[in-house]
Amino acid sequence: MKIEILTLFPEMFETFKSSSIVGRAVEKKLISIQTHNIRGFSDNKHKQADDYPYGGGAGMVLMPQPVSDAFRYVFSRYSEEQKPMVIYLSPQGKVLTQKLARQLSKETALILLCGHYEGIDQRAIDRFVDMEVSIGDYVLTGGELPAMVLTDCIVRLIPGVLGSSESIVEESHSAGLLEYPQYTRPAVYDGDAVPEVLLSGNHKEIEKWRRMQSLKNTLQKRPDLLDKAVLTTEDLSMLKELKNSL
Ligand code: 4GS
Repeated sequence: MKIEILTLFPEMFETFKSSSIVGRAVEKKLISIQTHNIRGFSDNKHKQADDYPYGGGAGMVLMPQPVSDAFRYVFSRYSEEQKPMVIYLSPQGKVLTQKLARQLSKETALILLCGHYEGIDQRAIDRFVDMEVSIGDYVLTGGELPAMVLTDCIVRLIPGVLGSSESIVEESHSAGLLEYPQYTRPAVYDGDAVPEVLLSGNHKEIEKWRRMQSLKNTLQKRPDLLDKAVLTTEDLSMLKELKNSL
């Protein structure tokens, strides 16, 4: 997948692009991440990219010219058939979920448009944007962190990006539930012991315990998730048991 990011602050993406699992995916050529500085497309002699809002009010607005020319530049490098999907990161967008991330991970190319401080002239949005995506109901200073959140979330769903030890097979199995608690060595730390079942070597019992912990975590912390979770009849009886012991 090719990811093209239009931003006034390309430097914010430098460590993101080269670190951890995203960095490894770039190195393995499973994805590419290219940033494009919107300011660089300004035809203004001072490389001005924003201006005061018509009608007055606080803040600045990104002008349609540099934003549109940035889009035209990126589009010019693709054939008509493989035009990237354009996403504008904005609180007005569809709220990001694992389901949306799964859908977007199937695209071959994405352009992510980031605003910063200010808004973007609506004409540029109307002309180029296919979908608005929000990472949650709160206000940030820019769309750069949302673009990184979206990229991170999508990239780990691309086949080959995660190693077998980071596998998402298990994750999809527990679809829609919170994770169970994890423990590593030592077996006793400062007087606190790891739950005995995890040291038993009984894989069936371990799996059952973990499922129970996932259900318990979800019931206590995010009961709203249980409505959409994929639950077996065994899960439902475990839940009944958990609810009774509250
Ligand atoms: C979000 C968000 C956001 C809104 C950008 C105010 C600067 C800011 N973008 N999900 N202008 N939440 N954007 O807060 O995507």
